[in-house]
Amino acid sequence: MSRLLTRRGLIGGGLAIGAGGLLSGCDRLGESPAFRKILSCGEAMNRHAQRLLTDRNALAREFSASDISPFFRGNGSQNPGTGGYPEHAAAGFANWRVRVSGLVARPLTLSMAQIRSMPKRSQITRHDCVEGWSAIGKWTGVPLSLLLDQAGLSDRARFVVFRCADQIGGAPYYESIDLIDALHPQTIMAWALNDALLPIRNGAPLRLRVERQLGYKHAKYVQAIEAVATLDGIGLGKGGYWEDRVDYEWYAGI
Ligand SMILES: Nc1nc2c(c(=O)[nH]1)N[C@H]1C(S)=C(S)[C@@H](COP(=O)(O)O)O[C@H]1N2
Ligand SMILES: [Mo]
Repeated sequence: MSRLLTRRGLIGGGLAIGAGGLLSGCDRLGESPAFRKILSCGEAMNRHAQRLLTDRNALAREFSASDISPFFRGNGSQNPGTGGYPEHAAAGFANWRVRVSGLVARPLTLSMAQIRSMPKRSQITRHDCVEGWSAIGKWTGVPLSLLLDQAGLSDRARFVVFRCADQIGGAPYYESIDLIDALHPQTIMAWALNDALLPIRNGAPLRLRVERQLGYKHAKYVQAIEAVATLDGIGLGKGGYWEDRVDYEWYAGI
């Protein structure tokens, strides 16, 4: 107790000397217990960091049905010839499996029927490609957080990696996001676009929607979802196919 009081005194004194402006703000909480007061001052000083966190959790704008683009173009790979894709497409993706593994307690192997029967979310959002085009579409899919919950995400996990069926120039397309985006309510594994199953050009049978980031983060043709502690040793180590090759940022916030 005496130690606590001493620390309190020290912190209070430090603020009184070093941060007059902050202290007057905190003094308005004069009736609060001293520990509340210290917490509030700390919060004020962390305002910048907190705002960054808050912004990361904010929702992307959602549009109305009348805003939907008449045609949602495809970009990048539009019909993979690798990863057994042609055979899967011919079978209507009945044999497509999505593996959820890595730092999870219960690795999952899910069919598209299983994924489509899970709770779903729909959102009408604008896709922005770094190459300078945008399109608005209605995406429907299972929240990624739900898949990760079901698999039992380990507290050692820091990133989620998406492995795709397609290759560009012989290297597999992949992407990764951090847990803030992985657990964001609008981050879904989408299996429908504009109320129809995904067209092949847009990533059938399953693609990531991570609405606060640019188009290249939205991995199409996803076959595996992997929770990892580090991006070292995955691809060329920069967290995504394009990040590894050109100057595209790993965090492509919009
Ligand atoms: N597997 C895979 N995912 C991918 C790509 C790709 O080439 N392969 N291209 C990316 C880019 S640059 C964009 S803009 C979007 C395009 O999505 P769309 O084809 O549905 O328009 O997918 C992204 N996801
Ligand atoms: Mo893109």
